[in-house]
Amino acid sequence: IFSDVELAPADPILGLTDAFKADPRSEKINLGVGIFKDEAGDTPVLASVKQAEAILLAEESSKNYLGIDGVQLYNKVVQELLFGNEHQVLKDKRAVTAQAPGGTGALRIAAEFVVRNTPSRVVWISNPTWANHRSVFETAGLEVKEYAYYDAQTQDLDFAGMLASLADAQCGDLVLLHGCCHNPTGIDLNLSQWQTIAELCLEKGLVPLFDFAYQGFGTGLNEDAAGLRLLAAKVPELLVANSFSKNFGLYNERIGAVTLIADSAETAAVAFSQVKRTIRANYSNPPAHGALIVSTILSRPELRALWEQELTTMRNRIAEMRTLFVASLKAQGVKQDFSFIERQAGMFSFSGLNKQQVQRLRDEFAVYIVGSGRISVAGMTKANMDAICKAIAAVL
Ligand code: PLP
Ligand code: TYF
Repeated sequence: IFSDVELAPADPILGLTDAFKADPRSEKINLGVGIFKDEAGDTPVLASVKQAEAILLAEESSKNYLGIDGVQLYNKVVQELLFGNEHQVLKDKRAVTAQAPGGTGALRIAAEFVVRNTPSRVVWISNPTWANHRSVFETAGLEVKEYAYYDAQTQDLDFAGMLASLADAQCGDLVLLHGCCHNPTGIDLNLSQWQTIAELCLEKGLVPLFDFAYQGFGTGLNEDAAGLRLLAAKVPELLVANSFSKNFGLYNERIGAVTLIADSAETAAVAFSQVKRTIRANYSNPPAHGALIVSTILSRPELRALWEQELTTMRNRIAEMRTLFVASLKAQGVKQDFSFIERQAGMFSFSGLNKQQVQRLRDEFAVYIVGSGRISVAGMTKANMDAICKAIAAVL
C-alpha cells in the first residue's frame, strides 16, 4: 500500500531550515524561520522558564494523565492573559479554554470542532498568510477562501480590499484574523479598523477566528490584545488559537490553547463538551510540561515580572534591529525607501524582494529568507547586519 505514495512537497519555511543546515558555507545567515535570536544569535531558554522548571522538578509529584482539556490553572491564566482580568466575557463565563499542542494544534482543534458541530464550512484567510493555515484548515475539512490584505504598491494594508473581499462572506463563515504581528507582512489593523471589522462581523454574522501567536512582540501584552478584546466585546461568537512558542520561547514544548466564546455560558459549556470530544479523538489529552511552565510563571508575581521583563527585552531587540536594518541599507547606498520596515510589527518584515532576488541572496550570499520576500528580523544581529545589507544592496 505504500509503494505508490507520492513525495510531499517540503514546507516552504521549515524546508528552508533543512536547506540552510545542509549549506557548507560558514558565513551563512538564516532569516527564514520565525525564531527569536538574541544578540549572540542564540535562542536560549528564558530565565523565567528555567526557574519555573526548577520549581516543577522539586514539586511535581505525579505524571498522571491530565484531563482532556489540560491543566486547569493554565486555562484560567490563559484567559486572563488574552482578555485581561476584567473583560465582560470572563465575568459572564462565556469563554471556555482548552490547552492545546501549540498554536497549530489549537487551530486544528478549532477547525475540526466547527466542521463536526456547526453548519459552517468556509474560512477566510488573508492573502498572504502563514503558510500552514490553508493546509491545517483544508485537512480539517474547511473550504478556504482568501481576503485581500497587502498592497504591494504602498507596502501597506489594503483595508478597502479586505472589506471588499469580506463583502462576499456568508453568515457563519469564519474569518481568520492575526491578533497582532501579522505573519508574514508585519502589518496590523489599527483600532478604528478593528472596530470596522467588528461591525462587519456583527452585521453579516461572521465568526472571527483569532490566530494569536505573538502576544507581546508588537507593542505590549495588553496593547497587542486590543483587537481581540474589542471584537470579543462586540460579537456573540468567537474563537482564539493562541501560542506560547514565541513569547515564552517554548517552541518545542508545543504549548498553546483553543478558546471559544459563545453567546451564553450555557451554550459555551455545551460547545466545550464537543471541543473536548474533538481533542479526545485526536490525542486523548495534552502533554503537561509546557502548560505547567506557563501556569507557574503567570500565577507567581515574581516569575511573571521576570518573564514580562524578558519579553520586553526580546521585543526591544527586534525593534532595534528594524531601525538598524533601515539605516544600514541606506549606508550601503540603497536608494529605495525601506522606512516601511520600521512601521511593521513583530518578528517579520515583508521586504518586497522578488523570487529572483531571494534566490540570489541564497545562491550568491548564503542569506536565507522565505520566497515571498519575508525576512525574520529576529534573526538579525549587530554582527550579521552589514553582511545582510551588503547582500541585499547587491541583489536590488
Ligand atoms: N500561527 C502563526 C501566525 C504562526 O506564525 C505560527 C508560528 O509558529 C503558528 C501559528 C504556530 O505556532 P506553534 O508553533 O505554537 O504551533
Ligand atoms: O512562520 C514561521 O516562520 C513560524 C515558524 O510549518 C513555523 O511560524 C514555520 C512553518 C511551520 C511551523 C512553524
